[in-house]
Amino acid sequence: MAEINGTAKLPSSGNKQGEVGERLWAGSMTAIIVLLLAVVVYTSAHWGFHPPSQVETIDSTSLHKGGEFSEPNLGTVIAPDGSALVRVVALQYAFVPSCLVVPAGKPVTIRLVSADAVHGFLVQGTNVNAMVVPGYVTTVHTTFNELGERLMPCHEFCGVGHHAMWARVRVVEPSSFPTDADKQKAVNCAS
Ligand SMILES: [Cu+2]
Repeated sequence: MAEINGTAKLPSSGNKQGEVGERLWAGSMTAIIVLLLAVVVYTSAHWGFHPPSQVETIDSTSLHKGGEFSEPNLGTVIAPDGSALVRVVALQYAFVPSCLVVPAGKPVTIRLVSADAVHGFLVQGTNVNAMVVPGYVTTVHTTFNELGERLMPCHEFCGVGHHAMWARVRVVEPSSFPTDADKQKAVNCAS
């Protein structure tokens, strides 16, 4: 019975080395955990880093019936401060609109939803890269500094037509957009 009751029965003098090792191990593990927590707190508080969260939900089966992602709302809308909001629907096997137009040097927010399968999108030559999961709204914030056109392929295998699923992003001078608040309808390359 006494043996089950533990530490009193352990050899107290002969195992000093083991005890030191255990303490070192526990101490270094604690230090690593504290360091990682500090990194998480620092990056989220100081740099505004967040985990890639897709917490905004939407009914993907009724996108076409109205609401934010109904057809007239798809494309780019310029806010009074010059920033752009781009709404896109991804579906097998296209992005709508298929050519986005965005102002150079201004903050751009891209909001994407899927109407069917899991899709993904990236804008070549930039760090824009995200998945588009049915039922969720994917929001990306970025700024395009160089004028010109970039490819925006779907990078998540979504079916037999996946290889043909891509759009273009045309970066233009901010002055190309109407500034009149009355003209704030969503535009794309064809507008
Ligand atoms: Cu796709």
